[in-house]
Amino acid sequence: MLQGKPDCCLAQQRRIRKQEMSHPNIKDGWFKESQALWPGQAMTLQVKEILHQEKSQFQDVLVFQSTNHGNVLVLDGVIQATERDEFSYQEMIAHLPLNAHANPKKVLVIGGGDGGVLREIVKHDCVEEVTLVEIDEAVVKASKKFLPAMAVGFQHPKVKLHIGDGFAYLKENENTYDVIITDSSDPVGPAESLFGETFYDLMRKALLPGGIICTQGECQWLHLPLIRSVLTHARTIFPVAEYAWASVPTYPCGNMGFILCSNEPGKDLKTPARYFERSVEDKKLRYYNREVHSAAFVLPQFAKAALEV
Ligand code: SPM
Repeated sequence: MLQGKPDCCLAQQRRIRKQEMSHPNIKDGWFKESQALWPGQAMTLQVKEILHQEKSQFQDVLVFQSTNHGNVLVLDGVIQATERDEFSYQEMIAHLPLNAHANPKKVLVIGGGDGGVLREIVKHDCVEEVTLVEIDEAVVKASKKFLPAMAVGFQHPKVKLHIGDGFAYLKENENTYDVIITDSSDPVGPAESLFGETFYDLMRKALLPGGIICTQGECQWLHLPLIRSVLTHARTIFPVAEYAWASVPTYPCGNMGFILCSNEPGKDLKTPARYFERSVEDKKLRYYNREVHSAAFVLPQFAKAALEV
């Protein structure tokens, strides 16, 4: 050590700083996720330690260690990923569109700054290049430090990271991608515009022929009017648009949807165009498999009736 305080003092200072960290959503050792998007209900997780808290240029970024769900990433008070169940969301938002495509080579991810979707995309050997465009570098930095099992996605040689605005990026990259995945937070705050028609049209223009998009599609138990409206405008922009869903225990109602669109008329998104080998499904996947792919598009009656547009 050249100068400054001895290591033991620095460690003590770090301990004190952590003890001093607090967050308005954490009281009496419990994190509570209440939000206008899911009125009258709130997920709570028991907190062991707050690991990181900052107000970035775009949002409130919180990472805490929970007692039973590993480390948890929270943006503007909303759970984005817990180490215990993130795999279901990340696998589904990645493998549904990628396996619906016969030969995806160039993939774009908008959002997804924790790196978990990248980790899944690079499981496809045919993919040659993945670009992730994240507006908030603070999310990437916090994930690299506290969510290494997700951020491992950034280490792959096929991956390029671009810190910036997804809208601007799409405008500059027409006719470029086989698959575009938008892994956004909810439609309040910085992600609101990612659910609108302008954004869907930009994604359409950025696709190559035969291209597929997949976006975070919210929850059928909570947001049917929103999902219906997004599907309706998606169907004016793309010849094919479908809704699929997965079980994600720490998202509201334990249920999360995806909107998939293809620019190829008549494209069957529900049947995989490619399969992972059974050995890959067994060893490298924890939620997605070829049967889950098709099953994800089967809707319960209340949602089917509401989404038939
Ligand atoms: N890579 C993980 C990022 C998560 N992106 C989606 C987060 C959605 C959180 N809210 C779920 C609300 C469902 N109605």
